[in-house]
Amino acid sequence: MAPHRKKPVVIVTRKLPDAIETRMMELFDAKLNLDDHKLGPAELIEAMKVADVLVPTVTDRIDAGILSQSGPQLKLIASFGTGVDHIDLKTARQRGITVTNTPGVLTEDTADMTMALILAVPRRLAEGERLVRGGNWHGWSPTGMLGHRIWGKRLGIIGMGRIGTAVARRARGFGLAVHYHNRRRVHPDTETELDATYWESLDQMLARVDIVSINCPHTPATYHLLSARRLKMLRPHAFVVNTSRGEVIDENALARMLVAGELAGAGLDVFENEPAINPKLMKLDNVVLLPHMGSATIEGRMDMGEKVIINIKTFVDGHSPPDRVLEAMF
Ligand code: 8YV
Repeated sequence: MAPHRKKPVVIVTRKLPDAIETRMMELFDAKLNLDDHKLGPAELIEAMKVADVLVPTVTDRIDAGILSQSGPQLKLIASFGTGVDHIDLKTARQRGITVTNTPGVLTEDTADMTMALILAVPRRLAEGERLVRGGNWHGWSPTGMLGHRIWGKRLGIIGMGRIGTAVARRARGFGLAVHYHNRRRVHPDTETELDATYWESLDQMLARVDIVSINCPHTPATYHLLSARRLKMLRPHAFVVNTSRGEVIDENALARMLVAGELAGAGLDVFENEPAINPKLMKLDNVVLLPHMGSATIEGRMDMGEKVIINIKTFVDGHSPPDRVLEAMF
């Protein structure tokens, strides 16, 4: 029989799918959050003091202040999610804490939601639904609920990683011409497959596209990448879609321009100060607002949970976990 080894204390900050929690209870000394409340700062610090492994989500801000109070036993932060902008990676590294995430398993779901917004905003889907539900639809008319055709328009993808590429594949099927801006040009075979046009200059791309989709991570380099100055480069008939992170767009500037009619509409699944929503956006009919649900499928959440478990298991068994996050990646 293998020598008895103490199970690692794994603190999970939010409620995860039952099957994932059950497996975690079998494998680890897991502490679960049964009522799914968002941990307050004091609770988070308490967790950092006792956990060997912390499993946070996007709703936990693991900044330098919080990290500085972690106990010496905390060696792994196995985040449940792909984005890691809620974790101060540099401070974690300095404290000898490994960070992992769950890349790859959210790609198709997030790309689907992006495509849904690319369709929903120009075709006024949410507005039409509100009309029917509000009892204000009085029958078909030739000029009723006219939106804009997306077939034949130009889509500008900002961030041609896994999700951006998956959006591009879908967009091709809807007759959109794919344009993109990325830190690096993608492989020529991918460009050929997607018939994609690369723009080294984001400014130049913005001035030419009809729909913009944000698919890059939020990092210090992408904070307010769509600044007030850049938003002004878009033409007034352009639509903006964001399923990445609210911080990539200057949300105030976006709201101001939408109110002024300087942009045609926006589809937003993410916001700068979630769950707070800019009141200006709330009043607009040409804006579709979603509650950060781009990756919210039961299949996706299970895959994410399994990735978290594999990362923890590999780490506690003394190996480098498969989804180790390095600062240079972001
Ligand atoms: C996740 C996300 O649901 O993975 C991400 O980066 O934005 C979401 O889709 C969330 O982060 C879970 O922590």
